[in-house]
Amino acid sequence: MMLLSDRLLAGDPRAIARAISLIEDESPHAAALVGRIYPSTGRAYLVGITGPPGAGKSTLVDRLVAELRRSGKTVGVLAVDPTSPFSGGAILGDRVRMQAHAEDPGVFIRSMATRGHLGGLARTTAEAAIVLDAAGYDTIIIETVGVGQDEVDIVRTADVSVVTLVPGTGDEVQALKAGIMEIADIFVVNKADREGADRTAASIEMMLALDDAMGEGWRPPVMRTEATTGRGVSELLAMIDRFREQSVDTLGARRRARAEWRLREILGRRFMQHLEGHVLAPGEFGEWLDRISGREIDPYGAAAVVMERALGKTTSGVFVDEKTSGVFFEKSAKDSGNVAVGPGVALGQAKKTPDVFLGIDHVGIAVADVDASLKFFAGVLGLAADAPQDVQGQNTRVRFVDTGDAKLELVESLAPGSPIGNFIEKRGPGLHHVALRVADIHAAIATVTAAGVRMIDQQPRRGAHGSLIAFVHPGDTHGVLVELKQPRAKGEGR
Ligand SMILES: Nc1nc2c(ncn2[C@@H]2O[C@H](COP(=O)(O)OP(=O)(O)O)[C@@H](O)[C@H]2O)c(=O)[nH]1
Ligand SMILES: [Mg+2]
Repeated sequence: MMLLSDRLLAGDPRAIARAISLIEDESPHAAALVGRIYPSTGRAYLVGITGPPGAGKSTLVDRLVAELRRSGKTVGVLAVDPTSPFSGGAILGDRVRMQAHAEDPGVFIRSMATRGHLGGLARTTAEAAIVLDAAGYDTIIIETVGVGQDEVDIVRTADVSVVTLVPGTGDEVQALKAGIMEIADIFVVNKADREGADRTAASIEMMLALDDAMGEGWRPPVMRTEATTGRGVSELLAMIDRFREQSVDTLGARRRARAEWRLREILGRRFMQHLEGHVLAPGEFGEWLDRISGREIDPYGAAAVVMERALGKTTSGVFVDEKTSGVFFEKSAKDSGNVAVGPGVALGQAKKTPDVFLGIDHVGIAVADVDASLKFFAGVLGLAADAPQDVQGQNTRVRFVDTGDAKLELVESLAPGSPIGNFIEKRGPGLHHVALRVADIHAAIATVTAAGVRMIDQQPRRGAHGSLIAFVHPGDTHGVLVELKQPRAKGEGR
């Protein structure tokens, strides 16, 4: 069996129709297909025809097709107009008219379905144009109703943009407002048989004359056509050819701009798909919307949290649990807003052995005089202090201050040359060490040394209150003196 892409490249109309359907259905095969045929594209010339409904675009396209066929060119037509007769749901006369091309293998006409999602139509139209290009059509005409951004994006897909207006409806002003004016390469006042065609053409000319942004280059001409009779159509086609000739040098830049728009659109969409498929839990997007409408978080804040999770980074104080991709919300009494908190960066979690390390037992503070320092810790802060204790062999005196959680160990040197005396002499009084409470000090030492971290004390020794302690070498702990402490078990003697 021949591949769909091969049949398409051979110009098989059924393969073309099938390929465009895949694109419209956003089938996963569509991207692969576009990838396969893309190298064979870039030869067709894309003509965009836009304008308000009823301006006569379809009639004009029909005439252009006939004209192009006469000159031997093959034509693909994409009608992105919900009211287009090509969609089959239109006026009998139009349907009859289109049947003129129905038997012509040199013409392929396709109405693009409006699936209702913003931006989607522009994308599928651009991809359908790629299909027609690969299939070998010389000219591709894209008809679209010019009303909004979506249509402007569709017109951007074209190599030349023809903006169609009709006399006396004030459409030219509408066109300006919709931003269509800026993208027009050629203006067409269709229904030139009607009254007011001159006035409409003149008012467009005037707008163009007033446009300061208009540079040296191409000045959009204002053409007049009568699509029903075909008057002015060959002149329009000649103008399209002239534009094509004069824009040979700029066509590359225009197509590059189109590529940029496409790539940005695809990346934006893919990133959203990634977020919804792999970063956010099912239904979580809606929860964010609820929180934003409930004023719990602003859209930028929500976006920041989601972005950080998607990129696996933590910044601006938001903690992300990379293992579960979960962000947890905690309402605190002080802060009525939601604060994103998590269990912390996952890095250490994998290795944490909670049955070995139980938390901070105390923070050691080197002071010149334990009793004098209590003026602050007990007197000012009102914390309760234990009785002083002298630690033999270390020449230090310690007093533990109860903070309600971890304790503060105030340490004073009793003789010059003691470890605390040396510390104060070198670095001054202040934070000296952090003591981590462990259940089994031998197991804790084994855990640390197994990782190649040096111990000051290879074996535990007796500390204050009958505990067993051992210090980790500060050279391996980023300058922090870490004490491992196994408190004296209840009932155990000193
Ligand atoms: N009087 C007049 N009517 C036209 C002309 N061109 C198209 N029409 C009619 O205008 C109506 C809308 O045309 P259509 O091509 O469907 O417009 P579209 O919505 O822009 O595609 C149809 O009844 C056409 O026959 C024209 O040049 N003069
Ligand atoms: Mg139409």
